Amino acid sequence: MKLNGAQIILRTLQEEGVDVIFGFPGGAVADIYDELVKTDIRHITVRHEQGAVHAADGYTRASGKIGVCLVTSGPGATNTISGIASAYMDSIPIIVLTGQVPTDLIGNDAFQEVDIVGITRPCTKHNYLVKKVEDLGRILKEAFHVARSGRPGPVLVDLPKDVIKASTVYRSIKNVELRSYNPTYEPNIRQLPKAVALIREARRPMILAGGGVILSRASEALQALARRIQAPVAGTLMGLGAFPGSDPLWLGMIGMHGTYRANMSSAECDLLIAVGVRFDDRVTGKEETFAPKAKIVHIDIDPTSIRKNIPVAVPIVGDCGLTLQKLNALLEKEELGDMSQERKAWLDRIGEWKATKTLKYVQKDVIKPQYVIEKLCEITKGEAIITTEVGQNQMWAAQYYRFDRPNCFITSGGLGCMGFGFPAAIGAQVACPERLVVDIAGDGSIQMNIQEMATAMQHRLPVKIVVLNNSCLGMIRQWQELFYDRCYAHTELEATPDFVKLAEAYGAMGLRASRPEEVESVLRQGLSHPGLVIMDFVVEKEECVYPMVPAGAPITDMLLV
Ligand SMILES: Cc1ncc(C[n+]2csc(CCOP(=O)(O)OP(=O)(O)O)c2C)c(N)n1
Repeated sequence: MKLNGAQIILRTLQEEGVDVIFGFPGGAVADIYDELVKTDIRHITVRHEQGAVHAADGYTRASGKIGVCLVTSGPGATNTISGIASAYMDSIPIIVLTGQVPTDLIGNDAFQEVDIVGITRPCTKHNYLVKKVEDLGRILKEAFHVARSGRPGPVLVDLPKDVIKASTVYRSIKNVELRSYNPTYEPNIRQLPKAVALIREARRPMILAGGGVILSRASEALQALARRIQAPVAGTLMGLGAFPGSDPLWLGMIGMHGTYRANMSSAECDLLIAVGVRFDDRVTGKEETFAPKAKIVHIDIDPTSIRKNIPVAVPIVGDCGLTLQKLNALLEKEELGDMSQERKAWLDRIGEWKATKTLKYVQKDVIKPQYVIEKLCEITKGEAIITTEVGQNQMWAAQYYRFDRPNCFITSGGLGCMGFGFPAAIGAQVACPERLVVDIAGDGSIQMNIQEMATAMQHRLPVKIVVLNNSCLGMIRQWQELFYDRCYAHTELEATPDFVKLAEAYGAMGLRASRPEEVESVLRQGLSHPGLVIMDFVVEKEECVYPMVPAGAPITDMLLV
């Protein structure tokens, strides 16, 4: 059967089970759009291509299926970069399809030509320029395979206009084989007994759960391990939800804005089992001082992540879920006895650290942002899908919302990309139409992709936006207060729009709370509204995120208030 390039693209997407694409049309991809409307694939037209990529990312994280976006050449392609880099840093599998000028014009400075394959080489897991229509079907299949396998990540496929238009005989490809690419899923069986031996010896073990636990659906196996060996568990920002936030073994988030007991436990533990983490500097603080008394077991699917930043006693390359299952099976045979007795001294010590309550605030006349999030958590019973923007809002969401399940906290962890949360919430809402999806935002970040309100309205996506409005770029202002002698250089946001009126301009609902006693009723009213809502909470401007570890310091050097 002969198909043209556009038809091959849509056929392959359907074979891969894609039922929604986030995108924005243009001349270079007009043929694909022309075919797209003949299929039953849903298209969500965003208002800026950055929004399309973040939406695809949010869709992937909420659904576990691969999010796809489609944009035109030149500016369409360059607008995707922050979204691609964010997905790359957080290992999120998405497919980015970009239009390209015809192959014979590539390199000619043609209209809307840009070397997107060159530009995205360092921030995609892999990328392709399709030169012949005969290669198109295979490349697209490979793109999905590469995106989802091993350590997942974004894959970009650049599609020249003549390739999209050309025809060839199409044969569906069932199995993708890439000779030089064979991710290791099964852990090396010689390494596991070494980990078991360290677990037997340990008096003060601790587990650190990262985003890899969520990506490999290893949450249950992780819980089984923690309970079996009675080890407390801390999470990285990306790992929140990997272990239930209401479990007594939960220590909270580790690192720059981590809890006192999580950071102190890392300083005192004699064994650290790190699962699916990459030891980001926001987690370790000054690297040489991280977990100084511990032997480290590091489980990760990506061999290049191991020993990159932190020395490791037992490296285990493999899928987190599979590895934890095998480790649990070995431990089962070990007859470890009553671990709660063995761990009593260690868990008591942690109990003492817990008494240093680091997550606290005093709610007086002006609304505290932490109070808004605690109320949000209470009203939603911790069951919403939360996305965040970047800054203080993100850290307060991580600290004050309780995540009991994976895939409920969607945030730009690695890149820290402002403007992420709202489009990601759109993607999550498309993936989970029945769930309550809330974007926790700062008044700065929300303005970076606020145009997507039109997208949400057009597609009837009832996302709830909670703006913690402190009239400034709060997180940077906090750094200025603490480390730059209160020189508030350009962090005031004076001409902020009236978010209530803005919501109304888009046809959405806008609500505002200016006093603490209004917070609960605004949340209840906003959350129960069936459509898109912005809730604008006028919060204390001077509020800082505590605890805080200054950048580059040991994570036990915590500023507590
Ligand atoms: C695209 C982008 N530009 C700049 C930054 C640097 N940055 C990090 S947090 C922050 C402040 C964000 O302000 P706002 O969204 O109002 O949130 P708040 O910290 O007040 O909660 C800035 C500017 C960033 N992370 N991303």
